Amino acid sequence: MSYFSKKHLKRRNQFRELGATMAEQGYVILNGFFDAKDLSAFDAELKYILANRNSKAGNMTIDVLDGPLMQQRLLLQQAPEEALFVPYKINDMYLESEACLNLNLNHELRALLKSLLDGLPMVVNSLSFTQGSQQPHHFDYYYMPPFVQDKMVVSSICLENQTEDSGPVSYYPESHKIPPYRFSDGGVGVIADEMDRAKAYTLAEIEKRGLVEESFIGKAGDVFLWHGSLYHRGRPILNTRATRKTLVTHYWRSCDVAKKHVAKTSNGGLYFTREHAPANSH
Ligand SMILES: O=C(O)CCC(=O)C(=O)O
Repeated sequence: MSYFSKKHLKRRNQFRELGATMAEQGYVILNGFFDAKDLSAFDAELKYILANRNSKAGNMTIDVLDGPLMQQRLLLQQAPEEALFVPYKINDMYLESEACLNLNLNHELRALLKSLLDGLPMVVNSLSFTQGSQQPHHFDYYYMPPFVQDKMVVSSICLENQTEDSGPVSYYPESHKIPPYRFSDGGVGVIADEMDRAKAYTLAEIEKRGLVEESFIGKAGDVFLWHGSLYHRGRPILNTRATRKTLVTHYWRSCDVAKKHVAKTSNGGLYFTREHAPANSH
């Protein structure tokens, strides 16, 4: 008699397959993972927060991605209307919103992440946006290097159907195999002045390996998971009216983080507990 039930075996095999794809390609796609009910709870909470910006959730920051306030990080409570009429992203909604934690720490998703990371996943950062981020090419370890290289996974949850002209995420399959560029301090975390050299190194590696950029255009409820070392970007928005409502979450392993930073949700999910990133203006 097998120790595993049929259901467990099926899941174990599925996870093994997804793990192999992640190791080979640097990403996996989960079609129709969340249903409309899961997504609408998030949407309703976000609407509530935006309509009640003086609440505690107003302590979140937003990064303005276009217009006169571009590149400013503002306290949501203090953000002028003009900052909310251009593309912007909300940082770390997971610290304020149960609906957000219910998505990024969904039970099944956690089980898969545990298998991909070989350890319990914890949320270390989240960003949510209505319009595409248009973020230039980068590796996520530039900005949040995990304590153990390669032990970071990112989820991008589609909150609506996406279109080609909405600035979808694009990526180089297999780029996670490129050895990280070492900045002058010996680390992989970005040093802004050295970015040109890091970029030249990466582009040369991409060319040497013949890697070709692809885009992910998902449907509501799909999840795009990528390896923390996958080279990717948010493509330019071609239609300023096109939205791409998305929740992106970065995960490390809880075993790599000091216990004092690890908090638990009521359903056993783990997240990094900390203050919001400080605003840099206003
Ligand atoms: O979905 C996107 O626009 C890209 C987001 C991204 O690059 C990131 O969060 O690291």
